[in-house]
Amino acid sequence: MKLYEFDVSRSMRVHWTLREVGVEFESVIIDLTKGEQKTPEFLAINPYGKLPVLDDDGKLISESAAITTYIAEKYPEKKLIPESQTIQRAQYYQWMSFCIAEMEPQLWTIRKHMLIYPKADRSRDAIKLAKREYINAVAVVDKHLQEREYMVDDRFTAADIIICYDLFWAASLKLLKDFPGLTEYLVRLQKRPAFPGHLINTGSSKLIY
Ligand SMILES: N[C@@H](CCC(=O)N[C@@H](CS)C(=O)NCC(=O)O)C(=O)O
Repeated sequence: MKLYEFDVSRSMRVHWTLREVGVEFESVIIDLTKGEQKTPEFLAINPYGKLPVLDDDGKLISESAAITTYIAEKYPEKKLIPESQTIQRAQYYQWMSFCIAEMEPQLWTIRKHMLIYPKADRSRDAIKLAKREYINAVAVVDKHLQEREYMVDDRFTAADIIICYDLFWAASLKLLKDFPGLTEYLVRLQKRPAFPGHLINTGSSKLIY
């Protein structure tokens, strides 16, 4: 397998999952700071021009949550995903969707209005609203984790990998300060031997959009 990735980015989810299953993979660095994701060569790999992309024997797949789920399913003996057609599998999809659809867009909005849009298009009100909506969503995760150690099935799964990236991102924006339980959860996840600590940081400066 070949993983197109870069530094502190959503590729971390896939990198971590590959380490959890213990499979050898080739890392292809696409430097987002140099715009390498928009070259014709990379657009032929992902027409949307974004990372991560996994190449599994010449077959390409993008979208970090989909790739993470694919790897977890491909190595069922590693038990990174609940069995299919069970309520636990449905709960896995529930939290994966919640993270990607309800949490991540708010973080992305904040980042765009802080750093990415031309200055004239940035809005403090948009940041304020996105922060409020993020807090509403993450409070649900916090409550869920008050009664259990992991998101699904009372054990570590790829749902934790997916949500963990968002929580680190939120922590870097100081959005988790009222949720000490979530910080403890992040500390717990970081203790896993496969955790790629070099692909995460707690200050916002290094986080790649
Ligand atoms: N929904 C996508 C988002 C992918 C994404 O936005 N990737 C960022 C890195 S974290 C990227 O490649 N950005 C480059 C760009 O927008 O030009 C996923 O989860 O994989």
